[in-house]
Amino acid sequence: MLKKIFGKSQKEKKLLKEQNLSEIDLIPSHIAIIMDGNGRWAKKRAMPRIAGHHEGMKTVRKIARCADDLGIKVLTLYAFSTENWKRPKSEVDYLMGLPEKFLKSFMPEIMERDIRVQMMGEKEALPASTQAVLNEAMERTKNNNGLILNFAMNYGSRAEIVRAMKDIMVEVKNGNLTVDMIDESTINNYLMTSQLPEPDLLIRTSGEVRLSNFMLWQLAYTEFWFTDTLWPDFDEETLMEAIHAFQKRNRRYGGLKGEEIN
Ligand code: V07
Repeated sequence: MLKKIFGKSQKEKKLLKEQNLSEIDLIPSHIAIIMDGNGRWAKKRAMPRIAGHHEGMKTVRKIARCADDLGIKVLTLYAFSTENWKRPKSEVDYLMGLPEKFLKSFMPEIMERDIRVQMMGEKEALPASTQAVLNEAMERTKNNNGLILNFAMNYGSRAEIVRAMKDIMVEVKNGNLTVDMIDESTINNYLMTSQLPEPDLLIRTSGEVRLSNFMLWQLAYTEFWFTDTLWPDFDEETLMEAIHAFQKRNRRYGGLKGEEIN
């Protein structure tokens, strides 16, 4: 895509101007979001929890579009944690059907926007039908060069680190690595995010102020932004608010970070 080669497109520039975001300030390349508060949103309306999840799915579409329009490169969304299996079976079943619902309606636009769908997490433990849908979406979009829409599905950060450690041990045992060779970049290479930049900004909705086993290694230098807004109520404006806060914090570091622009 042209815009990725020649910097920002006219559309991106117009949007940045409208949103009062400076072109010179850094737009975060990678935003990660813990999408909390779907159940609470439904409860407030005396609706079943799954109604909240459905509304939350619509928010995913809205925010993916907005992130793409802003020229953000990676959007990582915590869709299903390893803890979420503890929920009632009916709720888990509904959640496992959401990727298909989402992709059925959004796939044409995903292709049009050149969005690449990826996922991280233990895919093997997901229902076969969900795996099939995810595999198909990843396969169909693997040559797309726009926004990477990265879903964390059955993801847990400690499990990810344990797996990485085991894989590294096997390499050492097989003589492909020595203990002395292991450094931070080795560990990076064995995480599920090895091909992605580290998140610049982490957003968590719904007033909870914890990481809940999300990207523990990768968030070491990330700016955190928390909001009481429930995920189904999160919108373009809330995203801009988070990006403004990010830019304001980054500006304080002055020169050095400014030189990283380009
Ligand atoms: C889920 C909606 C968002 C709020 C959080 C929980 C419920 C989109 C997806 C999805 C996942 C993979 C994919 C395409 C779409 C999704 C789950 C839950 C499990 F390739 N929303 N969403 N997956 N929720």
